[in-house]
Amino acid sequence: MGRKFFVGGNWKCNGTKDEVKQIVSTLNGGQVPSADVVEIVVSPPFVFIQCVKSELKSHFQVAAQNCWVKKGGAFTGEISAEMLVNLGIPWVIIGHSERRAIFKESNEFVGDKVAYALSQGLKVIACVGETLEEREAGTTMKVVAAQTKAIADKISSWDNVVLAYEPVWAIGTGKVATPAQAQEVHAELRKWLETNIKADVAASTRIIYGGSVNGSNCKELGGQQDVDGFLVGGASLKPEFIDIIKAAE
Ligand code: G2H
Repeated sequence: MGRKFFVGGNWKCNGTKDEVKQIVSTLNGGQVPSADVVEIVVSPPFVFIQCVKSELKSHFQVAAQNCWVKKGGAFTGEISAEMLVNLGIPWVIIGHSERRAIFKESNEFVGDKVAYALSQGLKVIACVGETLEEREAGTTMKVVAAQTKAIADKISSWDNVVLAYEPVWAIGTGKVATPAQAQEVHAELRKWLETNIKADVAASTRIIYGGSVNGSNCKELGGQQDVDGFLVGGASLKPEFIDIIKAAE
């Protein structure tokens, strides 16, 4: 099936000009596995995106952290998919739990955003994940299946989608999912794709894990059969991001 390992770095709303320069220099100087072993995508805040793209070595791709749900226009403060394409930005993160929770993005809205971004030629890192209450209520799979279905209902191809499973209780908390917990949900998500979309989509779609991934836990998480990489937040701002990328080896 040949799913290439994928490591995304989500810088969120962090960084000054000098800090961004430092991260770029660390990445450019890092000894990372070759492009046939790992796909690496970093996601700076919009204001730094162009300078990061122009200064990073070509092995590193760039993603936006969000984009508008349809064609640009009178939508103050938004960035359109067309603009990202115009700037040569290949990827966008959509449906991160911080956008779902803080900006009240519904499953349907996230599905519309993914569909529009894909229609404009962007590749999408689509995020799903349950809250602690939902996990404790035993509804993890129901929640992530509903989030995935809302995307599936709006798109006709999964070729340019990476699915990121990010349990909300593990995000920025230091409480990482155990490798077994991550593997269980990833395997269920793959089964969902097989049952509801197609066997070849299930076999080829990368399902990556996000939530407190760091240099110490990445190897075991990345060794799980259905974990095809990571979406890394806090640790992607630090030199240990290089160690996380090396988990691909
Ligand atoms: C989850 C993750 C990045 P962190 O948001 O997507 O963040 O690694 O800081 O938990």
